[in-house]
Amino acid sequence: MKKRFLSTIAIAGAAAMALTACSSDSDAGSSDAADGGGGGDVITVGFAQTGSESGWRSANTESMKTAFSSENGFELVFNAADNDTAAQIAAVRSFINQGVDAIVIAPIVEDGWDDVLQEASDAGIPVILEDRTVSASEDLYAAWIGLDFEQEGVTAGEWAAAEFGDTETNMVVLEGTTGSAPANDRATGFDSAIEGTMITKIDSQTGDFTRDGGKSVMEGFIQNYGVDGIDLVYAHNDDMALGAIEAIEAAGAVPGEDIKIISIDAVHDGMQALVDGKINYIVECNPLLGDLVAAAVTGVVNGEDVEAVQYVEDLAFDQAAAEEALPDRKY
Ligand code: GYE
Repeated sequence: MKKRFLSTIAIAGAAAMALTACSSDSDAGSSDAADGGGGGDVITVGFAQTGSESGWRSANTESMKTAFSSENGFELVFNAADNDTAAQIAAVRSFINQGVDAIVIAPIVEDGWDDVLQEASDAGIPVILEDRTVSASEDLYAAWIGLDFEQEGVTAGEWAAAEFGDTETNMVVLEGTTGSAPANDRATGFDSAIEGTMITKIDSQTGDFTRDGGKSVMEGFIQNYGVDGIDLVYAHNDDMALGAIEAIEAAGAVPGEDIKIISIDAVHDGMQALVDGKINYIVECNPLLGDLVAAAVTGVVNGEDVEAVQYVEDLAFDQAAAEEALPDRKY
């Protein structure tokens, strides 16, 4: 299967780091956090979350908190950085200073992680990435668990190409957070899939993965091109699509009809808008990663072999599929 592989180097590194972590925990002695307060095998985990920008993020945070519960043998130190990269790096440094057993990061952006990851490695604390990726060397983290963002973009783009590729179509794009892996990869995937079609990207700006961001960027697009000058919106997540719907309706047009909308995530509100005909197609991005991440953390801390790259599969929905799926959706 595509891109599903074991990196022996990363695993060897992870095992080594886990061993160092154990010995430094017992050295530290005084660190309650590292010893789980004397409660035996409690694993203390610092989790640096991006923030709370979207419905996807809320579901991801909940999944992580449930998986890293005290009943499951964890002590979770949670930080949400409000989409501020400097604050997120500071949170990771604070986890290192606290001497946690492992650090989990959902990195806001891809770049800028080399130094702090090196510091974690020097301190013997293994790092597991969830959700987004980084550009730093794979040797600096034990595992990554997330989604194939480029494939999500391709799936969205292929649907757009099939539906609108033979007609002149003016498309605007609501990008995710600038520099984030999903914004980069969803753009690349989509662009490759619509190459050679009659779809023209007339504008593309970031709405930061938020509903307000999507709304205000869409208002700007409508001001510049008019509702008649825009045929299609590609939103890098549902929340921005939902914001765009508000802007389109406020301008007196009908979302899903006058202006078609494609988005990514398939969170509950997005799926409801698809069922209501206001969004036309959604590619799923599964936020329920907590159990897989917790299993990876446990494995790494115990010095076991852990799959270094773990992709979770995504579905895609048109209106009929959304109607069928919505009653059983978990997020
Ligand atoms: O699509 C978006 C969230 O990184 C996959 O971040 C995640 C993205 C998700 O804010 O809604």
